[in-house]
Amino acid sequence: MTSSMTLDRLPQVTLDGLVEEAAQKAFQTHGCLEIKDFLPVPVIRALHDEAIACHAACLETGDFARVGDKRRMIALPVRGGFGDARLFSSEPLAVLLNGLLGASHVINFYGCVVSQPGATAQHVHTDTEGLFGTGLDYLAPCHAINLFVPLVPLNQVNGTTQMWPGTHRKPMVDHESQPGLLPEVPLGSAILMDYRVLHRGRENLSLAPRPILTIAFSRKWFIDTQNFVRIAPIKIAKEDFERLPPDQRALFARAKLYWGNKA
Ligand SMILES: O=C(O)CCC(=O)C(=O)O
Repeated sequence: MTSSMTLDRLPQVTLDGLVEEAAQKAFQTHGCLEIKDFLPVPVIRALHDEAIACHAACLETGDFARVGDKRRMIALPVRGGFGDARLFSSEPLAVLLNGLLGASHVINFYGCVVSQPGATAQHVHTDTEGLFGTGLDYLAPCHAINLFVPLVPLNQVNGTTQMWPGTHRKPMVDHESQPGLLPEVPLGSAILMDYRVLHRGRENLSLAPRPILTIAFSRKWFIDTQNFVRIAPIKIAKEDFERLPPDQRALFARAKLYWGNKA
């Protein structure tokens, strides 16, 4: 793993390597990390088909938010393939997240961003405005992290997620003139990204939808009031929640906020 601020690729780590202090340090320095062997490819392929079916169902009911041109965000039910605890609470992932967000971290969003064929590049953004709206935002420890699990390979045809490592620590006013990183991410890998890092989904030049499973983890006091106005961000039925072991119930504790409406 490199510690230089100028990267030519994402820092990479294996799933087991997430428990190493070096992984935590690399994430804190760069604001992003690729997990090389997050899940077996056949598991990802099955999740892809489930995600496409859920997306179609959400289009029917209108249960989605637009996050760009031909790009939608949906919440995914935490059951079936998406109930697989390897996605959100494997031991190595928990060790890393405990270190970065505290042991009482929670899930704020469990869903998917799907870009359709022909989608143009997204606007460059961070996932929330700063917590303080001052220079403190670049000094504070991380408060929220997105885990992206691409359900098709991220490349120039499907469109990658362009990111500007280090922008959680230092404002970048001229990002449009800086190339950032355009990571090619194979099936089976996942990406962790600090909410503060500048990024955008690139254009989908393929003939197929491009789903990325997205799980937002945060410190327990943080509620994302910006991104989830249009949809309930966690969809887990009460019976499914009650069947979870206590550590996973703690992760999905926010679900209780949404049982009154769309779960
Ligand atoms: O589509 C992508 O690659 C990223 C999407 C994203 O960052 C967002 O919708 O906030």
